[in-house]
Amino acid sequence: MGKPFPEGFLWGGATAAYQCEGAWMEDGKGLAVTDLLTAGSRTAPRRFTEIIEEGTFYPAEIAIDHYHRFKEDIALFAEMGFKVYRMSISWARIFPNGDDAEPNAAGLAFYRKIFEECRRYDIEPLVSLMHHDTPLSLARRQDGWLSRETIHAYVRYCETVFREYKSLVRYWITFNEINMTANYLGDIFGSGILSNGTRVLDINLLSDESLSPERETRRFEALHNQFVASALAVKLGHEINPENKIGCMVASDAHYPYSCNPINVLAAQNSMRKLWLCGDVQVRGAYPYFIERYLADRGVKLEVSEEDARILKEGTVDFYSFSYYTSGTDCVDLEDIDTDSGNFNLGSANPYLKKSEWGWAFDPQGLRWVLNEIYGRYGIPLFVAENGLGALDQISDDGHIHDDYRAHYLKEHVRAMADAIEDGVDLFGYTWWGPIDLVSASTGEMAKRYGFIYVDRDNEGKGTLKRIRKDSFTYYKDVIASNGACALGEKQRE
Ligand code: BGP
Repeated sequence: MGKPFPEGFLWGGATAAYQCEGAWMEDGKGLAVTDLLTAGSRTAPRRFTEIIEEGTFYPAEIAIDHYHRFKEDIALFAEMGFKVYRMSISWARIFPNGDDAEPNAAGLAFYRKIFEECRRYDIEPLVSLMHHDTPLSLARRQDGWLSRETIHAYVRYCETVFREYKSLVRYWITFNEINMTANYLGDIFGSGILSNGTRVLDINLLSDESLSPERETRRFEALHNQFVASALAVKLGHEINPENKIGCMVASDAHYPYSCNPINVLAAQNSMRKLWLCGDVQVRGAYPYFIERYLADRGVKLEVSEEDARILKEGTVDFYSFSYYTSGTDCVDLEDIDTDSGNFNLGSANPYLKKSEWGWAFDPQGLRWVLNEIYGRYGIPLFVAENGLGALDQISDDGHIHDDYRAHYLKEHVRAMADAIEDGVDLFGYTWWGPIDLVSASTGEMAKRYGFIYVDRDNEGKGTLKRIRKDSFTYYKDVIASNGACALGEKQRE
C-alpha cells in the first residue's frame, strides 16, 4: 500500500458564523434565530427567546469576535498549514431580513475580505450557505422554512453570493447538517419553525406533544423545502460557474444495534434512515423507497409535486460532506440501559466506548465504518466537514495548554480515514470542527473547547479574547505537513 492520503488532500478546520463572528448587529447585519439562544451548560439547557431579554447573556453577540479578528485567526490557520477553511456566510449579514430588496454592501465586503485573506495564504474557502442560522425576520413573518417563500429568498441569497464571489470561492455546501431539520431541536437549529413551540433546547423534554404528527409534519415539510432550495441552488451555482463544486452536508454519526437481537438491528437500520433519506434526495435526486412507511410511522403526510420531483432530479450535488463525532446504539429490548449524549441526539450507551466530559463516545472506528457505508451507497467524493473533541482545557502553570487528549482524538480519526481510503473510499478533505475555540452549539458554552487555538473567554463572556496556541496546534501542523503520515506511525511502516 502506498501513502493513503492523496496529493492535494484538503486539510483544514471548520467554523460557523453565529458561533464565532460576534458583531451580531454590526454594519447592517440582521439577527438570526440562533443569535437569540441564551448560554446554557451541560445541565441547564439553552433557551430561545423571541425578543432580546434585558440582562440576558447571548453568546452570539460577541462570540469570539472573529468579525474583527479574522486576519489574526486566518494567519494562525495558515501557520498550521491549512489547505482549506470551511466557514459559513451569515445570510442575515447579506440580507438582514432574509428577503430585502438589496443586499447589504457591508456584509458582502466583509466576506470578500475573508476570502481574499484565505487566498493570500493559498487556503481554499469552503462555504456553507446556511449553518443553523435562519434569519429571524423570516422565522417571525413566515415560520421560517415552513414557507415556500423562504425557498425563493434563499435562492436569491445564494445567487447573490455565487455571483459576488465567483472568482474567490469554488467549494460550497448548501445546508449544514440538513437532517437536523427533521429533529425536535431542528425547529430552532434547522428551520426556524416558531409555530412548533420549541423554546427550551433540551432533548429530555421530548414528549408525545413535541413529536405529534402535526409538528413532525411541519418538520418534514420544512426539510422538503430545504431539499428543493438546495437543488435549485446547486443548479444555479453550476450555471453561474461550471467550476463550482457544491455539496450536501449530513450529520452522519454512526448508529449500531446495541446487541445482535434482530429487533435492535432493525432499530439501528431505521436510525440510519434519517441520514440516508437526506443523502438519497440530494445525491440521487429522489426520495428513497422506504419513505412512505418511514413518514407514515410518524403520522406524517408529505405531498411531493411533479415540479418539485423534477427540481430534485436536476439539482444533485457534486460531493457528500458530513459531520462525524461519535456513535450511538439502538436498544429496544432492554430497559434501564444508560443513555448517551451526542450531536443533538441520544441513543443507548455503548459499553465498549469511553466518553468525553460531555458524554460523547470516542469511536474513531465508527468513522471508518460510516465512510464505507456512505461511499458504498453513493460512490461520489466524500468530505469530512466536521470532526473534533469538545473538552475542558486548563492553562498550566507554564502558561501552556497541554491537550494531548485532543491530539490523540485527532490521530485516531486520521488513522480511521487512512483505513477507509485504503478500503477504497474516495475522500478528498477533512476539516476539524472548531480549530479555534468557539461557542458550543448545543450548550452555548465556551468551556466546551474544540480548538487548537485557545480563546480567553469564559461562559459568562469574560476574558481578553486573546488567542493562545495549544500543544495540539503543533500536532495538527505536523499532521498537515506530513499529509497525515505522522499520525500513522507504526501503521505507515507496516
Ligand atoms: C454540529 C454543528 C456545529 C458544532 C458541532 C459541535 O452539530 O454543525 O455547529 O457546534 O456540532 O457541537 P457542540 O458545539 O454542541 O459541541
